[in-house]
Amino acid sequence: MAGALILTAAFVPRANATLLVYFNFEDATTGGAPDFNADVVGAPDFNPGGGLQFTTITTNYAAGAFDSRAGLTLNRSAGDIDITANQAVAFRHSSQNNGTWIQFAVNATFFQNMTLTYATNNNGNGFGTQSFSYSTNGGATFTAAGSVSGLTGTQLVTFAVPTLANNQPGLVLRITFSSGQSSGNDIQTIIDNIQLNGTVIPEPATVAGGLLGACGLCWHQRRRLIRLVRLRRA
Ligand SMILES: [Ca+2]
Ligand SMILES: [Ca+2]
Ligand SMILES: [Ca+2]
Repeated sequence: MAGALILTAAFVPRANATLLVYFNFEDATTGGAPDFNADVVGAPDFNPGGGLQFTTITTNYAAGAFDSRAGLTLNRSAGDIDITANQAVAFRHSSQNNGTWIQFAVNATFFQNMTLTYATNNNGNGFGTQSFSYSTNGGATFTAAGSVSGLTGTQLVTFAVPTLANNQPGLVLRITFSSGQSSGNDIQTIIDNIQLNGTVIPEPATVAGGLLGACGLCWHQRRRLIRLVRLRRA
């Protein structure tokens, strides 16, 4: 079996990170409703810098206390062509919205090594603490998985998604806001360019198929390989 494993390893594709979900908040206008639809490579965005999967942000933040405002360039995806509007989601009345969240569902089947990143800009009384939790049952229950505090100015936030989320079709990722201290109407927290990156879990069947295909110079070699595998299994 050791020989077969070495052969297989040679054909495993390099584990490049793939942009699975991307929110750039660009399909919106200043003061209007934020663009909570993910930007995707295919329809309707046809954005080369978009994600593979379409999904939508939902929130329990007080209606009327958030909208679309000037965005951030930090953490824009490579190849994002949808940048001219330069919009982001902006939150006000932070003190009255501590404990609220934004979240999105994603089908993480075949994905592992996932990382959630986004740009945030917080003024003095915005949400200085932002926490990450995830659900593997479609949002029924959440598990805390990280938190950052003392956020001020424009910063990149990075959360590693725990391995328990790998390959989960009913994955939901949530960012919860806290430490907000303003009751005013000025903008206190901006969120932009949310990326969920991951690597594709190699499918054993595909790897074996590729191996047979690559060795398929002639029927004889293929039969030799099958016989070899059978011998090793026996
Ligand atoms: Ca943006
Ligand atoms: Ca969009
Ligand atoms: Ca778009």
